[in-house]
Amino acid sequence: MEDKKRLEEFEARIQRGEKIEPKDWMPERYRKQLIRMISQHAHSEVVGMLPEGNWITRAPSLRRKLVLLAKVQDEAGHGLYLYSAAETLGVDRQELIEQLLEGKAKYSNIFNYPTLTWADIGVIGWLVDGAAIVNQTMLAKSSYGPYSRAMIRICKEENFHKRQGYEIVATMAKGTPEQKKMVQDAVNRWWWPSLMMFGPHDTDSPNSGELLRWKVKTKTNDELRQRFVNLTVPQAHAVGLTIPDPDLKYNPETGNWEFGEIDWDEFWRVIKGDGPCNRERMRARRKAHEEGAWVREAAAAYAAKHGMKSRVA
Ligand code: BYC
Repeated sequence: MEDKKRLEEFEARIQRGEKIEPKDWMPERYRKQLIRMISQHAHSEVVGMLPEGNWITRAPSLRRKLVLLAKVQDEAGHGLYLYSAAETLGVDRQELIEQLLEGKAKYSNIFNYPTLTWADIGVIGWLVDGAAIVNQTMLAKSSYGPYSRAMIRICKEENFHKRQGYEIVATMAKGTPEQKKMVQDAVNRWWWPSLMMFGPHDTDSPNSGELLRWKVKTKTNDELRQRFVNLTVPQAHAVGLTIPDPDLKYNPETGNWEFGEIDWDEFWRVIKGDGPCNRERMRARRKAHEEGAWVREAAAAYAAKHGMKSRVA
């Protein structure tokens, strides 16, 4: 069949709301876009373990420590589901990981900021996982079957992450004046980078057109960002915290919380590798990868002995 005809059929299937599965015909651009997006997402989950992992040894109680350990382990699991989803598109996991370690692949802007106090752990769960849920609930409806199914499972776990974060925030917000100050300071530092997680404005987003046409994304960056702000502002007010935005105001006609302009220079700087912690994050990932070499070798030897394909990267 000619590619033009195949493309028409492919687009008609997407319009009917059918899922595209790994062995189905797909345009090369669709495959490339998915590999780009799913691998960036997988890298984000794995690099995202670092800022919170930094606080496991300093959690203020055994309960907090167990919850944080479980959360950070969940993020590793999310990375694994996502690398598997990317592999269904014919790319090798090893190749994707090399791209990350060589600094050629992007991962979420948000993980290039430091976690300075325990309050940051609460605020990451509340804001960062909260933003991820808004984005990923949309991606659970994505046209690519393996990605959408991975998102359903991930979102269930993200809900627990968000609740544990908000519980820390609410506890500190009604604690001593020092605790309240600490949690407000964390909100002040994480608010704007969390809004940046949704990507550039729709007018500056080169990938959105194609992704929306093929229903990889079903909502735009700005639509999702607005939804996140609308959900989060009342949650901040409920525990007596303020949002660090003098332009924030409620518009009763649209039902939206309108907000000020994001510092896009900062966004582009951070995603191009020059944020506060980019170098530290990459150093930590490379070290972990080198120290894990013996595990990969052992797994490969076991797989070879039993005639299996090794999937360890
Ligand atoms: N950070 O055309 P655009 C988590 C890049 S982890 C970095 O709008 P698109 C968690 C973009 O890649 C959850 N880069 O792109 C884990 C593109 O560059 P390239 C992470 C960004 O794809 C541990 C360029 O800017 N979630 O929850 O249409 C602990 C232009 O952008 C960012 C995901 O990865 C960014 N924020 O839309 C706690 C979700 N934004 O590739 C929590 C999956 C944009 O052309 N990804 N860029 O060189 C997506 O939904 C979409 O890819 C985005 C961007 C909305 C992020």
